[in-house]
Amino acid sequence: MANLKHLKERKKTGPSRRDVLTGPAKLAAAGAFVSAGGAGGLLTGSMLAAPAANAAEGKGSVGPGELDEYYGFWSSGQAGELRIMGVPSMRELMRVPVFNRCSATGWGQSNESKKILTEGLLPETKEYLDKHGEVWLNGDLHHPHMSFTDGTYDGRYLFVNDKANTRVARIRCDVMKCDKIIEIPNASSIHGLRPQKFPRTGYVFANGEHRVPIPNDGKILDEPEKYHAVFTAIDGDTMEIAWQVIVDGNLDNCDADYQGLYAISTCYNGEEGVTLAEMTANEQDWAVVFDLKAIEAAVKKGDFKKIGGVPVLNGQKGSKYTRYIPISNSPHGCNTAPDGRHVVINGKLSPTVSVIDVTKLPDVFADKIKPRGCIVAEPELGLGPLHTAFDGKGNAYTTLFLDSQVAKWSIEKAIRAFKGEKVNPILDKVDVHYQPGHNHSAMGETKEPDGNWLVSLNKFSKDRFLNVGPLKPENDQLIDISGDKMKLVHDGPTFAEPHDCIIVRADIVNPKSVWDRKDPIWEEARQQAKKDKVDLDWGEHVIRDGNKVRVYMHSVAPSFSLEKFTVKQGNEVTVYVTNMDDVDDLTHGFTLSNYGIAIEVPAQATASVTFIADRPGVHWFYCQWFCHALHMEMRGRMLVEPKS
Ligand code: CUK
Ligand code: CUA
Repeated sequence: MANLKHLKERKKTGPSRRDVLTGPAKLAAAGAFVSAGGAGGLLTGSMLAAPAANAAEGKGSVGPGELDEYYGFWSSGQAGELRIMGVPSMRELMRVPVFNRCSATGWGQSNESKKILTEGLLPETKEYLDKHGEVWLNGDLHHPHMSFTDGTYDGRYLFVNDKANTRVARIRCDVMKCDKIIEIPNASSIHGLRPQKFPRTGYVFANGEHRVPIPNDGKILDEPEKYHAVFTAIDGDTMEIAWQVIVDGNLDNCDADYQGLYAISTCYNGEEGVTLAEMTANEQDWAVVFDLKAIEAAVKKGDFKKIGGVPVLNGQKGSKYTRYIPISNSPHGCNTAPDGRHVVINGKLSPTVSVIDVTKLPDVFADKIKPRGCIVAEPELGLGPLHTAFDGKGNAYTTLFLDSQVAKWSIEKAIRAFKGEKVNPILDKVDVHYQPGHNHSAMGETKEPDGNWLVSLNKFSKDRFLNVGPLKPENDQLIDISGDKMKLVHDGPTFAEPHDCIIVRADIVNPKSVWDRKDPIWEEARQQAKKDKVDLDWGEHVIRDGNKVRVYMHSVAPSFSLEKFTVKQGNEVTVYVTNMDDVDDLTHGFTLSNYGIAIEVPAQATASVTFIADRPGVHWFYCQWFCHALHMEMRGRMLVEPKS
């Protein structure tokens, strides 16, 4: 057993890996570091990279060692995680587990992640999961969006939806880890999700897609006319439900305005059918507009029903809180333009997109004009318009799912054409491969779009890559939109199934490189250490508390402070590991052999895991993140004494 405190100073002053890897001028320092046997010890001779190539070869290429101009935040659909990309290189930089189980990081297994995965669930869900000893480790994450201040990204949080299990999660941008997951009551499947843009987030709007009985307790079953879909406003700061509004139809996608007055959702299945034929029978569905001020006033006045513990308002047709704007059959995407005025509703089954002018919405709510009176353009773009992105020059870029194209069109020309002028709003079309869903431009959902890059997230790659079997990757394509003509510059295979992404200027996102020891994520470990009167930071303690054993250890490359610990068969064991290395990119892990356990312990963080030590014998634990030349030796033993 070794307290590794004496190693602390060297770790603090050591160069970062990036310092070691780039720039020959730094090699001398690196050499010293290598001979000291520190974290850099593994970076010998040939592993030291040549200086970064500075000249990028053509647009969109980012040379070795060069950094991207943008962060891309990608969803992953049924994979349940968030992915961080570099744009324009389209390099995958990181995966952030959210609704999934991650073998590398221990998300879904560590006590800290399990707490986040379970504490925000509804009581009936908790009861159901506890009864079956389960934790939900699947999700269907479609829509990642960053928090806003004054109409642009503010780098605080990312919010994501889970269509599979009706949840919304928040990711802290300072550490790029999920810190809150809540289940939405009264809803079934959260699909569309957008943060309020102005004055700030504020609300996170979440569309309950499927219609179900409220409450859904089995009293109503095969009576679809009694089902409802519900729109939810979540307080993004507290992750509590602010209010809900019941609507007609199925809620699909949504967006907010730049005034802080309205949110808008697309609805399909205005027929309120339950079969495909019923759901697509009518020629028209609608977009529903929510009057945020009227809703807030009603909540204040108590003009709501409390259902499932939250205020629920009736926003069905005829309600003063909503207006229904007829749109051709089954509209899908809903995208507010950076001009702060126009919202594009994408037709899906109709070849058109409908442009709403938000300045006309007060008149719609005052019944001075018909709901359709707020539509100021409806250009026919091609087959299967799903989602629209924007540049800063008044142009829109709409994906055409069936045509496998992106159409570039002018909002202003579309408005003139709608008034009867003979003008073609379509400026350009480019083939994408194949069947695009969402697309997104750099900063395009903010009031400061950059107008240089567009990413088209294509559902099928077919022949674009080496055949990897029946299950093929998708193809995320990068398009240069800086000129008049769109230019396809890169194919990027992705695994299941990024629906949506955002592209954020790099200077807005400033994550830390090491954790702050005061971070609240391991607060329970901190409290437990206090109760046990042990040092969480530099601990090397085994606390026996009846059948429970708590093991506290720290790590400094390349060792754990406990070389062994002994428990009795059947003990409930909690292992707390604190990584006291204070250098960036120095993650350790704790993998316990043949117990199915592995957790990540990044620099200056504490992580813990609890299990029943029911297998007698010698069980090695080891560090599974390559951290040092002596990484293989970074291990110890758990000795489990058999029950006599
Ligand atoms: S939805 Cu996937 S292509 Cu879930 Cu944003 Cu349109
Ligand atoms: Cu610590 Cu590998």
